[in-house]
This record gives sequence, C-alpha cells and structure tokens, in this order.
Amino acid sequence: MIMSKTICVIGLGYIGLPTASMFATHGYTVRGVDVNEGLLNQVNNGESPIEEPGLNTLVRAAVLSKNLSASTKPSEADAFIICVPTPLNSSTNTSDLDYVRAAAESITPYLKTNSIVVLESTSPPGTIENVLIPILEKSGLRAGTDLFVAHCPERVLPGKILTELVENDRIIGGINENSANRVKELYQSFVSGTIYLTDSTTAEMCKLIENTYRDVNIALANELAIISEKLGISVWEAIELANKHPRVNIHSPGPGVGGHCIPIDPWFIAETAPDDAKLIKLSRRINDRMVEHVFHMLKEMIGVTGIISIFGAAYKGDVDDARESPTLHLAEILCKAGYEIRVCDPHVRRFKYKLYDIDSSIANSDCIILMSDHKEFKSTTSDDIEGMSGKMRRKNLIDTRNCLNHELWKSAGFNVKILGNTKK
Ligand code: SAJ
Repeated sequence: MIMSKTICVIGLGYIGLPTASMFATHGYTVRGVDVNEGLLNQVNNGESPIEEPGLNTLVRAAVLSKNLSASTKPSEADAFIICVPTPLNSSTNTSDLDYVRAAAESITPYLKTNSIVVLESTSPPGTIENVLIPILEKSGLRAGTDLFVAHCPERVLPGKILTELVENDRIIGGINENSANRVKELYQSFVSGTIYLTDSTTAEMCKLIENTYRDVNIALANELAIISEKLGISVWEAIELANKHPRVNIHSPGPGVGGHCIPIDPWFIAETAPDDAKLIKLSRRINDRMVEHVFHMLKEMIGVTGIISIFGAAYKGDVDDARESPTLHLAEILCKAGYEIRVCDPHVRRFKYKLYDIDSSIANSDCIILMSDHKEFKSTTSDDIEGMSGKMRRKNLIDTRNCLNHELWKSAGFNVKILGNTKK
C-alpha cells in the first residue's frame, strides 16, 4: 500500500530530475523545485535540460500525466527528497553544505507530523544527524518520532541513469528503524534492485567509500601508466593481461578523474579524518596531476608553442557534463603556457572556454589531444582523418584514453602518442 502520495523533490539536476520523473510515472504527484527558472520552463514544457538516454521521454510522460510540475517553491507534501549539489570548497578541500542547509530551511515550513525527509545528496558522515536534523526540528517536530528522516544516496552512472535508477541496489540509512522502513516503501515503487537498510551515518560513509574505491583504483592505474611509459611497454596491454587473474580488476588510466562525484567524495572522508586518510589524499593528487603529464607529453611532441585542438570537454565519453573535467585543467595549463587552444565537443553546450566545431578546431592546428572518449571521435574513419590532416599545420595526435584506431592515424602520416604506452 502506498503511504505517501505527494512528493516534493528539491533540486532538479542530474539526480533530482530523473528521480522526480520516476516517482511521477509510478503513481505519485510530484513537485520538482529548483532555483533555475530556465530549467523550470523546460521541465514544465516536458523537456529535459540534461542529455541522458531516455530522460526526455520520461520527463515528457511525467509532465503530460500531470503528475510532475516544477516550481521555485516547495509545497505541502508527504515526502521531501533533497537532491541538491554538495560542492567542494576548493581552497580547503572540505564540503560546502550551504545548498543542503538552504533546501532543509525551505521545506521546514511545510513539514507536518509523519512527514518523510530524504537526503539523496552525497554528504560527509554525520550530515543527517548534525546538519539536517537540527534545521528540520526548527519546525517544532521531533525527528524520529514526528518526522521520518533517512539518507538514501544516489548511485547511478551518468549515461545509464534511468536503467541504474531502477535496477541498482539501494542503501537506506534511517535515523531509526521506522524512518528506514518508511523510506523503503517509497523507493520500492520503482526500484527493482534490493534495498538494504542501515543507519544514516553508515549510509553516508557507504556512498563515499564506493566513489573513493574507484578513485584509488584509477590512481593505481595512472601510476602504472607513468611507470609503463618509462619501461617502454603498454600499460593497456599489461592491465588487460593482469585483469585475466580472477581476483584482479585494475581500472583504466586516463587524463584524470572528472565529474561531480569521484574527484569530490574522497575529500569528504578526508575532512572527517585528515590525518588518517593518507592513501585517499595521495590518490586524489595522483589523479589531479595526470593533466600535467599530458602537458609534458605535448611539450615533448611539439615544443613550447602551437595551436592545440582538444577533442572533448566532457569529463568522460558520451555525456554532456564538463564539471571538474580534466579538459578544464588542461586548458588552463596550456593557456598559461602560451599555447592557443581550440576545444571541440559534440555533446557539451556550456564550457568555460570557447567551443569550436571540429573543422575550425583543427584548422592550422599543430596537435590534437583526445580527452573524452566520445563515440563520435572513436568512430573516425580514414576518410575523416585524411580530411583533417589536410587542414592541420602539423600532424600530431595524443590519445589520452587509448580509444582511437591508431593505425588509421599513423597511415595518414600522424605522429601518435598514447598515454601509458611507449611500446615500439
Ligand atoms: N575514469 C578513469 N578510469 C576508469 C574509470 C573512470 O579515468 O577506469 C574517469 C572517467 O573518465 C571520469 C571519472 O573517472 O573522468 C569518473 O567517471 P566514472 O564513470 O567512473 O563515474 P561517474 O562520476 O560518472 O559516476 C560515479 C559512479 N560511481 C561508481 O561507479 C562507484 C556512479 O555510480 C555514482 O552514482 C556517481 O559517481 C555519483 O553520482 O556519485
């Protein structure tokens, strides 16, 4: 039996919008809340402002059914789900919970006995207990008795959000058993994966551990890439062979780790235990320094001046998201060093640096640096390469993702460097 019928989702970003649409297409009346009026207009017109497979269709279905509407203000609801950003304060490497505080303040006037409040945003251990609850209790209601409160961290992979939203297992960390059970009832409406219940601090830590695991493993792969270059071998081949072992799963090296999650979340563990989180902090630094390695590869290849075509602004392939993208950091380093840069990306629409189409990006260029493994770059044919090489001043290519067909580029006369591979 569905206990709660109306839901207010605060924050309509990469997680909030899919979640709101999912609830709205599973029998709930949902109000989505966001501060961005342009985004609200798009959603109310049944369009997704985010490029994500299937999301446009889901948002349209949700809005047409009249179960989803978007507004700048929350309204009365049985359940409130907070999906706002929890950015990193980059000068201190600590969490900035202002959006969580503001979201909690905004729903407090609408709370009543038996209201459910869920925090989906990734947060440092203790945020529910020490930050969220004190704000909610300003309503005069007691968390745990009058209010059901839980952390239900999002765990979906951009590019596969809709499938993973339904199929992934979920962890619900309640401030007590009743809270966990109430929130489980909600999510059971569309989650087909197993839902595990725990306390709120364990759930917070669990989410951080997942992304930290990935960051540390990518750092290992990146360190191995640099060592392999010195050994004159291909790290890609070595990792592929090592991964044939039944208990080894080394990740892929690359130009660094981007996105709004993996480069941020390990710091949330580090801020709670700065002296103990040694491996975690070192891994962050190793991954952040990969763009400097790409810069050295470029200097070795073409010298200290030139026009550089950067293929890919997104933090990974086939997404339109450039948050914390390694390209941002590379662009900054190259501009500072005096190179002219021309970034092109078939997916990204908003970027800190000017975006070019492929043709204008490569005109008179001295080197292409492949940064995002988009399908459009991977599927380049020999005719495309032939066409490009005629427009470039010098034919150089650096593939930081090992995702291109290098033989094709070499036969068109390109000098090719691959990150992590100096095998002759
Ligand atoms: N990357 C590598 N090597 C790899 C894997 C990734 O260099 O072997 C890079 C990518 O190119 C990208 C970054 O790491 O720049 C992160 O990409 P990702 O695909 O690993 O992860 P995200 O940030 O898109 O999504 C992650 C996921 N977490 C895990 O897989 C543990 C997702 O499930 C989370 O929901 C999401 O973070 C989040 O929102 O926290």
